[in-house]
Amino acid sequence: MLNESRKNRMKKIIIAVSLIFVAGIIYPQQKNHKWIPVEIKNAWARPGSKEASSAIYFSVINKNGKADTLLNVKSRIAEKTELHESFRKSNDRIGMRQVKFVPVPANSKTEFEPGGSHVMLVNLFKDLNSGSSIEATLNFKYSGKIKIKPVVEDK
Ligand SMILES: [Cu+2]
Repeated sequence: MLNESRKNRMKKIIIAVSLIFVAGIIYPQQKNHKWIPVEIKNAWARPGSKEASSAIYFSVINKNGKADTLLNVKSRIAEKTELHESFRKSNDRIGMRQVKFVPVPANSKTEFEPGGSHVMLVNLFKDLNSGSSIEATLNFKYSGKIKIKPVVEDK
C-alpha cells in the first residue's frame, strides 16, 4: 500500500518535471519564430572632413507588436560612433547630447534625422565625400546586428 502511493507520487513528479521541460523548449522557439527583424531604410551620412565629425541618418521600421532598442553602432570610419539625440536649448538653439540607447516603439517607423536622433561619427579617419558610401553595423536588442551602407549625401 505504502509502496503504491510512493509510486504514484513519483509519477506525478516525473510528469510535472516533463511539463516544465516541454514548456521551456517550446516557449523560446515561438518567441524567436514570431520576431521580424527591424528594417533599415534610406540610410545616408553627411559629408565631412578627416578628423572632423559627421552623422548617419536612417528610418527604422518595426513591424513587431513589441518595442526594440538600438543599443549601439559600430563603424571603422571614425574613432567613435555615438548615439545622439537633439534638444532645444534655452536660447532656442538646437543642441545634441549622447544617449545610452534609442527606443524603437512597436509597429512604428522611427526616424533618425537632422534635428532628432542620429548616429554621430566622431573624429573621421578620412574625408566623407558626396556620392561615396560607408559601412556601419547597428546593434539592436532583439533584431541583433544589421549592416548598413549609408550613402554620403549633401542634403
Ligand atoms: Cu550628434
